[in-house]
Amino acid sequence: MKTALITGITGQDGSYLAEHLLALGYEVHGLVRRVALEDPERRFARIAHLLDRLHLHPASLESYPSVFRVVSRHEFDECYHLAAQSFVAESFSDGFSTMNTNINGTHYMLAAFNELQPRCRFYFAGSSEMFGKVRETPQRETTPFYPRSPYGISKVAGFELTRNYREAYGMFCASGILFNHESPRRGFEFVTRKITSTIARIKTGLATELRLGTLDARRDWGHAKDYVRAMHLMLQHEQADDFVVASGEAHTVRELCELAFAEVDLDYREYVKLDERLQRPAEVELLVGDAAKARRVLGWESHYTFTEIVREMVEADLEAVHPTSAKAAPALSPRLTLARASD
Ligand code: G4F
Repeated sequence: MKTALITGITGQDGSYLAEHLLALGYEVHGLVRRVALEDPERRFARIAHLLDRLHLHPASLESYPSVFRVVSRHEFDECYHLAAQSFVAESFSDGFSTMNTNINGTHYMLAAFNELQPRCRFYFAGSSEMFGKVRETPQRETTPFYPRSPYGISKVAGFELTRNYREAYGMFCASGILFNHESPRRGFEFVTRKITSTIARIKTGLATELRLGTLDARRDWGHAKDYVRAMHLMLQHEQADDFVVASGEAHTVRELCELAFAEVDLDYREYVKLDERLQRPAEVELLVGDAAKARRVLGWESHYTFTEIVREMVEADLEAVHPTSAKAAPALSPRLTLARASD
């Protein structure tokens, strides 16, 4: 049985990855903030159904000693470093904390593993935001980076740190350059979920409009479930390497709105309002990836189409606003495996 550590296990990707690894027979551990342990109903919503099979350890990516402590007390075969401040707009409001968490947090993880468990395989969650003002289209592993936000800059730094630990210390360090990936577990601040959750509220009379910053930006949207499989495949490959993970299709925010509103027989033009306060100081106009290397080398492929992703999200948000079935909310398991208080 392999043992994996996931940072960011309470997030969209972390929760899907934990499910995937458990299904493969892994023992799965997660780093979580101490405040999350004290507020499990809310903070562990995405992993509530997994809690009795997970080992959770309190640590902060802002504290090297806390990371060091966890890595010194448990042995891991694989580490998936997903935790980050990942909302691009927020990184413009507070670039300092984004840089601090994303760069130092990655550095602490790499340094702790290099010191204590250099044979553990390490995955870094890179991002298509590193391409920013794109130098070629579609973007692939060899496309130069030109980040356009503190978030993008922090991810370039994390990517370079990860590569440097691979080259300098011979660690198995791989980075996924993941394009946008969504699901019903997506945070409400991201544009897909903002759209689908607001549609559900409009449809049920709880909202009358949807305010967005731009309709023209183009993104390559895939499904998070497909993308976590790619993360796992990267750590099973014989050589540590970096891979683009993308659908290869670009859609505008306008197309996303059109499709999502049409799912509930509404015309987006009647509800969407442009609000310049939601515009970013520097926008990334177009991202579309070429995942040929991941398909060829890892045998990865995506299963969900853009239409299926949007439909699943709209349906899930409608269900959340107006449940059609009397499904009981999953109770938190009393067998939750928590690390000792001193951990
Ligand atoms: O959904 P978004 O906030 O995602 P964004 O900025 O592309 O970043 C996401 O994908 C990256 C991978 O490429 C990740 F690294 C990152 O962590 C995150 O997961 O915005 C998508 C687009 C942008 O062009 C944004 O300006 O939608 C545009 N948009 C227009 N109005 C809006 C809004 N985005 C948000 N969040 N809210 C709006 O009101």
